Amino acid sequence: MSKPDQKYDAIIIGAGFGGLYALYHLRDRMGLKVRGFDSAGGVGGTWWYNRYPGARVDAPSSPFYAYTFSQELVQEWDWTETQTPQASVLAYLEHFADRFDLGKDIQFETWVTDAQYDENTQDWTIKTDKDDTVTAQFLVCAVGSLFVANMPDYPGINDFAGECYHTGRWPHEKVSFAGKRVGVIGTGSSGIQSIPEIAKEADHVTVFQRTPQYSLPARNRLITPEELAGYRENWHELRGSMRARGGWPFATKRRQAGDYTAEQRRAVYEELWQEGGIHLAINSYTGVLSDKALNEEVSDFVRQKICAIVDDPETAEKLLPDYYFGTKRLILDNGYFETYNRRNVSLVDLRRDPIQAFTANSVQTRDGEYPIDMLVLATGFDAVSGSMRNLNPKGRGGLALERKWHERFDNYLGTTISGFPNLFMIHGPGAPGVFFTMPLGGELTTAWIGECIRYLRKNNLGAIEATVQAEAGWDREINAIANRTLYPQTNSWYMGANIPGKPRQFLGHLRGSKYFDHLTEVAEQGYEGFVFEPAEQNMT
Ligand code: NA7
Repeated sequence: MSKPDQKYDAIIIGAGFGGLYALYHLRDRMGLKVRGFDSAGGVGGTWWYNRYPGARVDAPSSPFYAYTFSQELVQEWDWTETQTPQASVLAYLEHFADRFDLGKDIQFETWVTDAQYDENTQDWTIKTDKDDTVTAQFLVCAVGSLFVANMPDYPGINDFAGECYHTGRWPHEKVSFAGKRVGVIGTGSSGIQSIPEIAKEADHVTVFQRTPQYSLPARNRLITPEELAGYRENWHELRGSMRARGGWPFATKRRQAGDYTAEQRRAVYEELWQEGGIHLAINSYTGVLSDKALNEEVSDFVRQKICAIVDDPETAEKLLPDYYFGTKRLILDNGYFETYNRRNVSLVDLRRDPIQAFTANSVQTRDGEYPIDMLVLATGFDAVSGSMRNLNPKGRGGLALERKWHERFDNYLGTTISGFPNLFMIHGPGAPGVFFTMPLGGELTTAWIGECIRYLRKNNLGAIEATVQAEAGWDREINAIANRTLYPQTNSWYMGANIPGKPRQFLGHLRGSKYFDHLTEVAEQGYEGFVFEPAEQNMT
């Protein structure tokens, strides 16, 4: 192995929301020597890559999908729409990076090809495709929950000779749909956000749908100056509220379905549908995601809405979802179902009429052939665990993560992995990740990592590592929480079910506020579930 040419306290892989904050926190708040790496040409992570038409935040949006720690940042950034478009999220992250002068410590367009732990020096050494070899005591993996594109492996897909784009790898140059016949495979958020935009311009759009989805009207609108001023004024309370309410800034109604008649409940669903966003999911009645009968009632309500919106009954019928409402990632749309009333949009139900082949200019299903000029793959990601497996760090004794995670994504606190000392994940499997407001979740996770590093340094310790017993306990806890809900009963990317051969395991912690309380308790109890090693004389 060639001699490392540079040494840092911490290496951060990834310059999205999580990685940028980690760089700021560890460098500016803790005074560590830190180096960041990212494969993209600039900051933004998933927001740098996912620039397909219609891409917007689909979580509690502006101004809550943003950093919360700096009052100044909150004051100076003007959010304009309730459902922030990708370009605005990216502009915000660029502003954040400029404001805190982060770019000078990040090496862009650099792919980390190897990460290896050395038990003697208690350091991580990474290598890159730009021939860097860099060493640091701590490796912070902010590699993204939605990064590794899921490319469908249909026979002959490479025979297609037209333009082909995955939504998660969208070109930076403008893609023109004008005069083109576009085939879109996939109807998750990316498909449902992009299809209405593509249809406005294309000659024809054929949507190839595997699973019909529940999608709620986003009702995107401009934020009024008064609203923004109110948020700014009450920022401290709103931040506290997000921390305490699983990432959601406002009090939710805790109504019991049994206290109301079916008619009254329907009126509530209607009101929340009109309100838009995720209100129908979180503000109707307690237990929508755990009580089958209640869930079925809400599911039915949405199915009726779809039937009412879509003119052609045959198309409407294909669009009716049949899994438990909310157990796949909820989608917020801007006119998705309405798009099927356009004459230039048609729908193929792949469950009845599967794709069998591709030619240079068409998709062939069992029952038909669809000529296309462009193929859009809105087929999602090897989510949450995929980018860590891609990185495939080698821990103690050269143990490859790929091997350790062959059957289960064992980890402790969603942040650490036994056998991989001094490695931290932000939004790893077993963390709240996509089930909490991610920017705030990243801040809280990083603060915990920072305290952990401080603890090690203060106590002259060189390595921290989760125990396998702690991992087993964590796995039980994650499953116990998930099993109290209907999530595990659906084939979703939350369960790893979208990737052929991927272990089936619930990939997140569903009770974000409790999770962060738990992190604090672990630290307060002297890092229960971890073992430490004294420091070698290797500090920078
Ligand atoms: P998603 O939500 O994983 O959606 C991917 C879609 O692609 C979904 O409809 C899949 O159907 C479909 N898919 C995947 N593979 C295939 C194949 N081989 N054939 C046909 N259809 C397929 O990804 P998105 O990018 O839309 O969204 C990811 C997250 O980003 C989203 O949740 C937001 O948080 C933002 P399936 O449902 O698996 O049957």
